[in-house]
Amino acid sequence: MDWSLPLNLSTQGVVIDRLFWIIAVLTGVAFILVEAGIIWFSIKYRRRDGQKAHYTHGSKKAEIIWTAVPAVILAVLGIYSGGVWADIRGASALPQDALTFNVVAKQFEWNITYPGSDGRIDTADDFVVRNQFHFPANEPVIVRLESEDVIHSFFVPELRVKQDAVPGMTIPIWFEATGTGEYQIACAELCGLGHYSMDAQVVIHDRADFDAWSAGQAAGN
Ligand SMILES: [Cu+2]
Repeated sequence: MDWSLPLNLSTQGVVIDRLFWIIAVLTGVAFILVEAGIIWFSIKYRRRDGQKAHYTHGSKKAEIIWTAVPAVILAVLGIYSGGVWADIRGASALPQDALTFNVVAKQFEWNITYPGSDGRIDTADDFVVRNQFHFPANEPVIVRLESEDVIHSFFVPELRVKQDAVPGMTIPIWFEATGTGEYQIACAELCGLGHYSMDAQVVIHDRADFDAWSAGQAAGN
């Protein structure tokens, strides 16, 4: 069994993965302590013949400790993850002038609108490719996510990005890939009978390769 996280190809991945491991270790330790306590107490204080039950109102001190410690841990995690969220998804986190793509989900496919040779979206030279998301590495990329019908979810584990596509909303997300390669967009929201087949190919290029690919697609349209 492979316990490691998927390959990280996102500049945002290091902080996300760190937060994941901090929470996994804290909750893992709490789980082991609680389960061990249940087993230990149920053996130590089990019913025995000839032994009278002991009635107790409990320990105020113990209750204060086991309430306050998790409360402090949760507050620290909340503040810490709030900072991570603000850096990645906050109102001012979206990069200015990044290459922008429209990704429109529908049952059961992903349609990607490319900015074309002028590098700008919503212009005459835009073109659409179904289930193929090509973009360049080593620069921030914005995806404007929409849905034509039901709620879908744009999920690329290697980019550490997962965002619902909601009908009637345009949701901008961004990421920067640190390497090239071919990966997969999987729809991560049960969206109908064909949900299992709703995937698209992600191809991350060097900038020069991306420009060449984009020019070839535009010429073919
Ligand atoms: Cu879907």
